[in-house]
Amino acid sequence: QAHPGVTIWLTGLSGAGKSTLAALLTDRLQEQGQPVEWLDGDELRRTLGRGLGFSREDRFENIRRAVYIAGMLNRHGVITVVSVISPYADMRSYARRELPRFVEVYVDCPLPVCEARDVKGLYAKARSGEIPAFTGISDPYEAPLNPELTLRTAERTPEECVEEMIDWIIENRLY
Ligand code: GGZ
Repeated sequence: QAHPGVTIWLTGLSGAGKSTLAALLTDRLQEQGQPVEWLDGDELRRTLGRGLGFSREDRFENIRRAVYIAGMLNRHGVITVVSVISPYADMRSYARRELPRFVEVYVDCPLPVCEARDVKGLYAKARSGEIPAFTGISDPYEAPLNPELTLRTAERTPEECVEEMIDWIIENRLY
C-alpha cells in the first residue's frame, strides 16, 4: 500500500530555479494523486526559521528543521519536495543520512546567469555589500559531486526539467 516516503531535495544558487521547479513538480505529483508537500527555504525562514540568518550555523539549523519536517512527512508516505540552497556538502549528507529515501537534485545554473536574472535584486545588493555572506558572491556554494540528478536550468525549460525529475522517479520506482 503506502510507499515509504521520499524526499526530493533541490539544491542550487539563489535564482537557479529551485522554487519554480519545486512548484511545478509538486503540482504534477498532486495531479497524479500522490500525497506531496513542498518545503521552500524562503517560506521556512518566514515561519519555523524566523530569526535565522545566513551564517554557516544558521543555515545548518534551517536545514535541520527542514529535515525534521521532511522526516515526519516521509513517515506517513508523503513525498516531500524541499527547495533550499543548502550550500554545504555536509548539510546535504546530513539530510541524506537522516531521511529514508533521498533524491538530491542539483539545480545547476551558472552564477552569471543567476546574477543577470536577479529576480529579487539580491545579487546587486550582495555585490554592493548591502547583503553580506551571499551565496555565490561572498559565501560558498559547494556543488554536489554525486547528485541523483543534475538539471541545467539555463539550457532547458522548466517543463523539460520537471519531466526529467518525473522520469527519474518512475524509473527508480519511487512510488
Ligand atoms: C543566500 C539569501 C541570503 C544570503 C537572503 N545568501 O532566492 P531567494 O533569496 O528567494 O531564496 C534565498 C533564500 C535562502 O534561503 P535558504 O533557506 O534556501 O538558504 S540555506 O539553505 O542556505 O539556509 C535568497 C534569500 O534567502 N537570501 N540572504 N546571504 N540567500
